[in-house]
This record gives sequence, structure tokens and C-alpha cells, in this order.
Amino acid sequence: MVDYQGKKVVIIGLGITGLSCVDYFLAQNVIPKVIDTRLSPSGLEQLDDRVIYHLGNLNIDWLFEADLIIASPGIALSTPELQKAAEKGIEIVGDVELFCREVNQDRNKKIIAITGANGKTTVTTLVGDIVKEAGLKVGVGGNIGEPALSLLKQDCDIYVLELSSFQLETTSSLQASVATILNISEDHMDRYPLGLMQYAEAKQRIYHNAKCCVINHDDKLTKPKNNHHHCVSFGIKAGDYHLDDNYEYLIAQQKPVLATNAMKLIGCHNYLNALAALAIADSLNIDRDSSLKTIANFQGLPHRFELVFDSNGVKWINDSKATNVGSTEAALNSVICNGKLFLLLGGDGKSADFSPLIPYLKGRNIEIFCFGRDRNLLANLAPNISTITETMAETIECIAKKVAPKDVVLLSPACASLDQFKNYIERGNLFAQLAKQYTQRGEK
Ligand code: UMA
Ligand code: ADP
Repeated sequence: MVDYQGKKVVIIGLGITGLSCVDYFLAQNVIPKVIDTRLSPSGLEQLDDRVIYHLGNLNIDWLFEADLIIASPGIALSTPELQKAAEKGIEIVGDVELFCREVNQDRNKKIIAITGANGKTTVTTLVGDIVKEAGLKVGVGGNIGEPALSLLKQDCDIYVLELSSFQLETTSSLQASVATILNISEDHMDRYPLGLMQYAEAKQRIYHNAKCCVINHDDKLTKPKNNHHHCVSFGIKAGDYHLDDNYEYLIAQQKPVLATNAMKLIGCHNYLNALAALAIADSLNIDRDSSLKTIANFQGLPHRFELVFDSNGVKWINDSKATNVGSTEAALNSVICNGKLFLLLGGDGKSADFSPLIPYLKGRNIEIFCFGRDRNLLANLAPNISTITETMAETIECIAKKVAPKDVVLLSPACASLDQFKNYIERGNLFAQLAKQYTQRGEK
């Protein structure tokens, strides 16, 4: 274990990351202090009695006294108190940095690092399944929900980490066996005031010291800035891994390897996710047949372009995890609709520019329904075809009266849910529940 004995450690954030860091330090008898700017952070009840904490603001005295500050991903490094601590030369890192320092001590362990604006959780889960199916001991964690440090409790050959731009900002010791940026499009612009390039720079940190970089042929922002890296590419029509013209096959090094209709995943964006996962698996020399079998059987994840209800010829698709514009574009590219498309947009847009959606709203049989905090901004994208309601429930009530066979109702909101819901899961579950409720009421 890396030795932090004698260091004064301050952890910022008492969510699941903060708690995992507390556990990590207590295990080596280093008792950290914890700060959270919230008054009742989620992890407070589980905090070990030995740890003292400060809530409500960043205690600058504690920060200045520290030898090492661990910043949770939810706290921006640009926060003035953290900037002042950095200027004083105090080291500030994140939980993933602590994790990488540990893994780097054992040459036999590998890290697969996955980031991107969209598709991270899908690809991370799929790669985790592929590695497991190949008979290796795998730990899957990071932004996906299991804090990286918690994975150290398991005996693993390979760690598959989903990494957010926030986590990458505070990580410098990552030496991934394979690293990928799946794609870059605007997200979290409230944390990146300088715009898309600032967000892309944070993501680029994933390639630092990586042995193999899996890049998106169609998205130049996913290519490592430094030319010395070994790269493998995936893309729609070109790259080492790509699709045929009709999207009927996954092609690897010029050979068709899997028919897309043999896969459970649907949509072009998911075929790209499958190609990225295959490229990663091949880079690890995992048996190709085993990887392809796992890809074919992968069901996809809930709340991601998921058909949740199909009744009276009307399809209801829950894509609640589409919390940015790029993911909603992917849904609009993939949706097959022979009737009218009812698109639900709404929530907290995190200061995004919604205008890339405009072309998708033109020239097709579509109505948009906007709710939540940014409903007016969204409705302005296409005022002639838009309806505004305050809540998603009101929106669904309106739509349920209008739908006819062959129509599709698509919740792909392009926004975070936190203005009106606990999380995207609660939003997606409500969508599915109301779809059934209103449809069944209409049938009586
Ligand atoms: N917060 C404060 N004050 C603080 C510390 C945090 O107000 O002093 C707020 C943050 O702004 C945030 C919330 O508290 O709204 C939670 O922040 P946190 O850093 O304590 O979060 P954790 O519970 O530790 O969860 C974090 C990731 N959260 C964030 O990046 C905001 C989780 O990703 C991740 O699953 C978990 O670590 C394990 O690695 C969530 C997420 O939304 C799902 N990620 C973003 C995304 O996917 O788009 C990046
Ligand atoms: P992330 O972890 O990056 O948020 P998820 O796999 O959870 O990614 O998917 C989030 C949203 O992005 C869903 O709406 C999903 O349909 C969409 N999505 C998944 N893969 C891609 C992709 N490769 N490109 C664009 N959108 C995608």
C-alpha cells in the first residue's frame, strides 16, 4: 500500500467517493478530516466516529493545514478555496489518483479506462462482461457508481473504470493498458466555462501513459494530442473497426464478424459502442469468439434507449439517461418511426447549447413536448411544433390523448433530471409507469 502515515489528509465531499476515501485512509490508520459544503451530505450517517467533519462551507483553515487534499468529483478545482490551497503548494488529488497509485505497485494488474461524453456506462459494462466471460477476475467501477477505491477490496486481474472528466482532472498516475475517449460533445458546460475544448482537455488526460488508445475515427477530439501513442480506431464507415454501408455487420480489420441483427443492442450509437468494446477486448488479446458471444447477448442497460412499453401499435422509448444534446442526437438518429414521433425534452440543460437538435426537428412527422427548468429554451428550438408543460406527467397526459398506431413516444430529454427528480432513474421509471397507466385508462 502507498504510505500516507503522518500526513494531514483532508477529504472534500461526503458522498460515496468521500466515504470510500475515508475507508482507504482509516485502513492504514491515517485519520482524515472531512469537509462538505452541503449541510446534510448523503454519507454523513455512515461516517466513522473517529473522523471529524465540517459542513456548510470549505473550512479554509483545515485546507491550509493539510498536506494532502482529496477532492470528490462534485467539487470543482476552480473553487476559490481550492485554488488558494493549490497556490500554497498543497497537493490536491482525487480518489482515482489514489487508486492508480495502488494499482501501479502491482505489474500484473491492468486498468482499462473509458471516458467520453456518451456511452461510457454501456461500454464499461460490456467490457466488464467480456473480460469476465473470458475467465479473468474483473472489477468494474468509477463513475459508473462503485467508487474505484472500493474495488481494491476484490482480488482482480483487470479493473475496468468508467472515468468522468471531473475524475480525470484530479488524476495524474493513470497508466491504462487500454484507454478510450468514445466521443466528445458538450456536457457539464456549467463546470467548463471556457467551453468544449476545456472539457475535451480534461478527457484527454485518460491517454497519459496509456499503452493503447482506442479512438473514434469520426471524432477528432478523441485522438490523443500526442502522436507517440499506439492507436486503434472505430467508426461508422472507416477505422480499424467499423460498420458496413447498411449497418448490417460489425467489421473488424476488414472482415465482417457479427451481424447486427444477431445483437440485442439496437441503434447505430450502440453498434459503435460494441465496436469500441471489441477493439478494447482485442487489444487485451481476449479470445475473439468469446467477446463476440458476449456482445451479441448484451441486453443494454435500463433508461438508455429502452423500449419500455409497446401497446396498440405505439412504442414508448425510455432514454432518460440522455442528459445532454449528443445523446439525444444519437436517439434521434436511431429511432425508427413510421407514424408521428412525440419527443419529450426537458430538465436542467447545464448551460448547454441546444441548437444542434434543430436539424432533427425539421422535415419529419414530429411534435416536441417540453417540461422542467429549461422548457422555454427547448420549446424555442421549434416553436411551431412544441407544447410546453411544467411537468413530465402533464406532458404524458397530453401525448396519451394524441397517440395512434405506428407512433413513437421518445423520452430523450437532453437535460439532467435534478431540477424535478431525484435522478434519471426516477424520471425514467415515472415515464414507463405513466405510459402504462394512461394507455390502459384509454383502453377502458
Ligand atoms: N457537493 C457539494 N459540496 C461538496 C461536495 C459535493 O455540494 O463539498 C455536491 C456536488 O456538486 C454533487 C454532489 O454533491 O452535486 C455529489 O458530489 P460527490 O462528489 O460527493 O459525488 P459522489 O456521491 O461521490 O459520486 C461521485 C460521482 N458524482 C459526481 O461526479 C457529481 C458519481 O457520478 C460517481 O458514480 C461516484 O462518484 C463514484 O465514482 C455521478 C455523476 O453524475 C453518477 N457523474 C457525472 C456524469 O456521469 O455525468 C460526471
Ligand atoms: P454515459 O455513461 O456516458 O452517460 P450511457 O451508456 O449511460 O453513457 O448512455 C447515456 C446516454 O447516451 C443514453 O441516452 C444512451 O442511449 C446514449 N448513448 C450511448 N452510447 C452512445 C454513443 N456512443 N453516442 C451517443 N450517445 C450514446
